[in-house]
Amino acid sequence: MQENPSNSRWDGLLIDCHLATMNETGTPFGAIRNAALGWKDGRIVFAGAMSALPGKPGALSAHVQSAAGACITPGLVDCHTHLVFGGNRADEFDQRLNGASYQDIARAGGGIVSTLKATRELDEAALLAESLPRARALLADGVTTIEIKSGYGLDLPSEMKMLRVARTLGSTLGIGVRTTFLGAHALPPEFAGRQDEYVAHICDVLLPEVARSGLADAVDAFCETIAFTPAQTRQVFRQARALGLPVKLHADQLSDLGGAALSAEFGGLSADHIEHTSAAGVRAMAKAGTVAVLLPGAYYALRDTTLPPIAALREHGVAMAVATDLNPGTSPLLSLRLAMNMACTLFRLTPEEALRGTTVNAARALGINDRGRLACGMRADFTIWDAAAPADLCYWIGGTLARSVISAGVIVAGQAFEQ
Ligand code: DI6
Ligand code: FE
Repeated sequence: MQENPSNSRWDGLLIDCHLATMNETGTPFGAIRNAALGWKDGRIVFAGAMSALPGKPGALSAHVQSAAGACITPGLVDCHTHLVFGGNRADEFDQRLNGASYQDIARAGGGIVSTLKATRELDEAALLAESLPRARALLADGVTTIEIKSGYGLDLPSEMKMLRVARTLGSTLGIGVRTTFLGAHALPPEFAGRQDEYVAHICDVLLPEVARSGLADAVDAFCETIAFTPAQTRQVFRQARALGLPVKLHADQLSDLGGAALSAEFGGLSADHIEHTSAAGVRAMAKAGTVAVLLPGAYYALRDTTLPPIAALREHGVAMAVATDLNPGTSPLLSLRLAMNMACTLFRLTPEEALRGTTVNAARALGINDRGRLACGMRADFTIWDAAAPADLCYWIGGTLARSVISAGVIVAGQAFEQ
């Protein structure tokens, strides 16, 4: 866990902190008390006990700062969001409170299609301007990597526009962004009554163009009775894999269509939601190493009552992640920490499982292994919290706990260090 200072000194060194490294050390949270964290060129060069520092702090770095006992975690990873979109759907919230179901609203032409119209109307700059505050809200709460899906454009120019905006969010804010193409999200109005033709259009036109552009890191689909069938999802996944893109799936959220097993069948990075997933689905995920992404914000907002199969996931050793699912319809949730709280309160995850779910397991759900833990060589993505213990992050409901948020060694939100 340590590295000698090379010829040049470290860019920064925090001392007197409590690290939740999330490494498999046998201690809860991989915790190290009385610890220090050093970084250089955007990478962690030391994450260990103060007593193991390879020299006097002032000799190791010109920028030494005491964290005064604060807890430091890896920068949080929100591995499932739809945060680029136009407008909002507060009107549907009202309709649902008056008895309409999410499915009723979708069938009546609202839902995803209403966001599609608002998103298509905005030019790239306006879409960026509407999306930035949402990304900033996540950052302010400790997030340094965000997965962002397309899926509210559903034609080539609008999908590409969404993906470009997502990438621009990453460069503008100085954080990590992973993009996912979600062409199979809903049926665009111009394909009404021609669902199979739209799926063919995804496979023949949209996916090849998106793959060629390099703007998507993965491909997702909404496999559901109100969206796409397992057979249609399979078609999309076959083409995605043929083009070299990994897949993940909105699976078994409202009904059990065997979505989790379908994702696993294609070596899926993740199966997300999975409230209705069967034991066979869980076994398939375990075998394929597919991560279970739990989205308690959507469960809460839709007043769902079917819990994801947490006990079976634990029993089979399926890695669990937790994300906001930030979207205008079913999860207008702007805090990953609140998603962690909900994962504990509603799904009975332990605080440690919830934090694994937004760090190391969330990175895994995105197919990346250079973040999500505090260890030498990892990206210097970390959050300094106004909290003494990592479980506090799940315990508090709301409030502002993130003191400083650092991405690749640079402060991207919260207080600057005194240097
Ligand atoms: N993720 C989704 O893509 C859908 N539900 C979910 O949890 C729908 C999003 C929307 O209604 O806009
Ligand atoms: Fe979603």
